[in-house]
Amino acid sequence: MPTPASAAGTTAVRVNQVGYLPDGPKRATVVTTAAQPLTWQLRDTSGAAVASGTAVPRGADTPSGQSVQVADFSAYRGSGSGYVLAVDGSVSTPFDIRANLYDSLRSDTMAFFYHQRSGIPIEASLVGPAYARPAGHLGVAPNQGDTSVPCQATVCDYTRDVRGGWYDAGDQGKYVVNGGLSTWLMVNSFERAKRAGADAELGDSTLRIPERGNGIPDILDEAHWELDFLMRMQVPEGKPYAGMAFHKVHDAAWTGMPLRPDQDPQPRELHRPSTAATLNLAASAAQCARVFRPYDPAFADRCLSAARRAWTAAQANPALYAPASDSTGGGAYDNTQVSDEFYWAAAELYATTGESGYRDAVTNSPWHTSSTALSAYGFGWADTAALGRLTLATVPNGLPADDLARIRSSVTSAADGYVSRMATQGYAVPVPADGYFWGSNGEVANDAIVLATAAELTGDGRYRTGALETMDYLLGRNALGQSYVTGYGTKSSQNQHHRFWAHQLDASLPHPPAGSLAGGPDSALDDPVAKEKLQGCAPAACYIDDIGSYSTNEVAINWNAPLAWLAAYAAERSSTGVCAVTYKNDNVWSTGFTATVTVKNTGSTTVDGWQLTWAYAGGQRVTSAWNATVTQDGTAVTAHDADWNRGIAPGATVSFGFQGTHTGANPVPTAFSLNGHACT
Ligand code: 9MR
Repeated sequence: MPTPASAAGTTAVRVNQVGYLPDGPKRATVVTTAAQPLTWQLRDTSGAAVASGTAVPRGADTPSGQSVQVADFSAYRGSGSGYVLAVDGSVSTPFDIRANLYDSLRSDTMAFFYHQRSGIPIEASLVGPAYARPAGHLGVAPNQGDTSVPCQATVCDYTRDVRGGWYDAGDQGKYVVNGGLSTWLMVNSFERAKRAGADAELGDSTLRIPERGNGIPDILDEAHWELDFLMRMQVPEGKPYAGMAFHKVHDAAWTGMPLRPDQDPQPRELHRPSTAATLNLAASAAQCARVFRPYDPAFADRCLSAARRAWTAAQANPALYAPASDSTGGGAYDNTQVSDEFYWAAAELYATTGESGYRDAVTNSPWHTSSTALSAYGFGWADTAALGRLTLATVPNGLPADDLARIRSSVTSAADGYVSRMATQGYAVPVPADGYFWGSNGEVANDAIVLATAAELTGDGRYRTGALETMDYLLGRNALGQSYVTGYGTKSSQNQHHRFWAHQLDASLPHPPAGSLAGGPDSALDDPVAKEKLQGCAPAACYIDDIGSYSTNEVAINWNAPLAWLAAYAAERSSTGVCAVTYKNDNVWSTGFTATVTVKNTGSTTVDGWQLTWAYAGGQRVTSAWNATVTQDGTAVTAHDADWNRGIAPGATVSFGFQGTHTGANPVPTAFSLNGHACT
């Protein structure tokens, strides 16, 4: 018999409450004490069984403290909404199976950052009236910051304008360490999507932000907002510690809840510079210089010069540590191990500039060869060596081929570790049983980034499966049957710890907006609510959707950033089997030709609007076209739908034709991409 549901509204059949991708893994976990394999049935919205099978008993699952079986319905390729999985008298919450499952999560998880912006009004026209608010910390009373912020006593004798950036989390502090990592994740998401030919999905006018329509990809506009702040935190020339970054700026004392940012009356203070913050600035600004270059070269130059100054200053002050005791009014983000930050910053500077000094800093770092750069616990704000590895593994650079192969295999072996751990666990989580600490959901999403990067490096589908299954975990296939993302899933977190989205404390305030990720289970019970309510919890069940539980239920930029990364990855359409193309020369003469191209949708969902690209190897040029708009830039040809033929149903085809010129040879192109994805 299934174990009775542990909480009201929680069924024994735990699924991704949002759903599954038609071509992705589809597994569920059933909480049960039954020893014999249970039969499962997938039912569509009419109640008809569309697939069935037998679950695999797993027995005791340590992190959840439950006895479970796993049902695998991945072979089902249909799509629709309102499916349920029925097992032994229990029925899951309803879910969808569809290719565009993650499109809205991609934009909502990114919109989180606009909501968190400091120093700019949050506009109702972009977020709706409930989430609109005046600018916070622009020097307008009762705010005392952030336009002219003094240092803490003895740190400096001047003030700085450190407006802008994102509030870190439920508090209104701004921390360079966490800001650098979060910015890096956002820009890395764009850089990865660009390699996959899917950057248009993160491009201009894809987000609800004030900068939409400025010709620059919106995800980079959002990162720019934080990068400006990070650079304002750099100590100016002529002052002690010039080039270093102040560790953080926040209130002199902890503020109560709720508190809208513009109503914060506390004085704000700059805390002394630290090596870790300086290297976060160096790394994220060096990455900025590389990735922004095609869109905004002047900004790229500014980033590069800030990165170089930061690097030089960190080398001159390699052990300036933020103290653990400095947690009045804001978090400490203390870190006394910064050799990994040096490695990360050197890797970014090297990948961007190719300069030998930075290359030497990379190859001389113990982290270049350390087997723990990508650890079982993943990366995080204090552990950044993995970020250097991910950049060196994916961004073209001049390291010797054998060294690059070693770096890449360090990424795939870490991913192998996650895949095998997921296989042994009832809920397919990449973190170890003792890894459910403060921000564990961020750790899960960070591990998924390593998995997705391994998928990119090898094309091995097991890694994509792993990355997608972490999404299942975050969206409900977990010990509590809880979706940790506001607005996504039947039973989703909505009382995350936040000073403005504090509906639980004040009904006139909103819940967190859709797409906000809770920190997740923390077995150390690091706050009074968790201590009171969660005594004796199994590690993966140490979570409570209560605004007071800041150690399990806060939101934070460094947790939403990897979720946004993962959502963008999951939202990209499968790169295999979505299209098949035939290219036929109908008529060829000495200097010209006509040809017909036929595109078949071999996927399971309708293509709505298409762009087909290929390259001409023989100097051909398209001169006119019908049933599509065809343009050519050098050898690269792009055919757009003619609007009336923008829809291609599953299994259907569209054809278009054109006339062109050639110079003798007229070889037929063989590689085509539909909307950025390779066709077969
Ligand atoms: O994410 C941080 C976690 O790793 C630490 O254990 C914890 C205690 O120092 O702090 C977390 O970060 C918080 C920060 O200090 C202040 N803003 C909210 C952050 C998320 O809870």
